[in-house]
Amino acid sequence: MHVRVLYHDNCFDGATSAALFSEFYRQRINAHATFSFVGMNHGPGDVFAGAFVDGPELEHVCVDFRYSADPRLGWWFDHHQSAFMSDADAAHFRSAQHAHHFYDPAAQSCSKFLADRCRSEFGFDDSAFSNLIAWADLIDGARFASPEQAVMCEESALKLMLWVEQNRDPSLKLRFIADLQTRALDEIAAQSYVQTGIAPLLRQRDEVLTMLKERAILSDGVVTYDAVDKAHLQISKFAPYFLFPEAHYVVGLSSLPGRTKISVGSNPWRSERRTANIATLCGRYGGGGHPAVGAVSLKTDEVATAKQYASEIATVLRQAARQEG
Ligand SMILES: [Mn+2]
Repeated sequence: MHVRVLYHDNCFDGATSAALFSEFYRQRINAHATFSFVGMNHGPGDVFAGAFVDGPELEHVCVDFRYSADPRLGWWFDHHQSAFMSDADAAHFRSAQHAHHFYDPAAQSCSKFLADRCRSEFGFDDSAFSNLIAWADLIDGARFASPEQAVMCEESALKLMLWVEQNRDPSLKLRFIADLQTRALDEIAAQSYVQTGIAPLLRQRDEVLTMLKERAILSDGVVTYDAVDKAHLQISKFAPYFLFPEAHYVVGLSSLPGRTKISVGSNPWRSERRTANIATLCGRYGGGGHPAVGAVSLKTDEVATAKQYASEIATVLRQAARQEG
């Protein structure tokens, strides 16, 4: 039997789910199975184009990624709210009652969901992977213990999270999944392919922190910064809280290809304090998001408008922060 594992690409939870499923399959379903791994990406059009192939002794599984009504989908595990591309797909999943299709949008990570189900329903012994599963759960739920943990990424699992998100080398994707099955996280993080891959990210992280130290201002509980002229920098949404742990909210301006972006967030380590609804606030300016984090996107040449909107948003959030104490 050959198993094609379709998994969420460039995602720590996706790679971990792929590693866990193939371990489970070898352990409980077929010890002689062989595996191939196919990274799946969200995007416009048919995201499953080319994912399913025909052949004898062939099985398809999809983990940490959308549902497909394709009859060749033998196993499916997902936890994304957006798992179904259409109402018809959702109806198909519900009516099919497939014994090997599992969905729980309340699960924090696919890795833990998959391991729990494979253990309880098929006797999978996942004890060798408990540390890996716990990290995947923390990472996919963004349950970082502190801004320092989220930004500095000192722990091996967090270095691997950075690595997997940036890697585009197909052969290293396979090597990483194999490493997750056979090596401890510290050992994987110490390998040269990981060190080489994350070095530019760590340099960029340091450049972001230097830039924010120079420019970010905390006033009445709200951090504001303007990085429109630093288009090459990817600014972590957690970085401002690392520098200002007491901040209630952050309003940042940045440049992305083809747009000027206002990023708006509330301090995730003090979520009980939040009174403003950021999705609603961003919605007034044509943006959106979630109650705790959102954004407004404008065109590249609308920087002046973006600055005006950002200033108005910050004013509203300062009023909220003052009342939050
Ligand atoms: Mn996931």
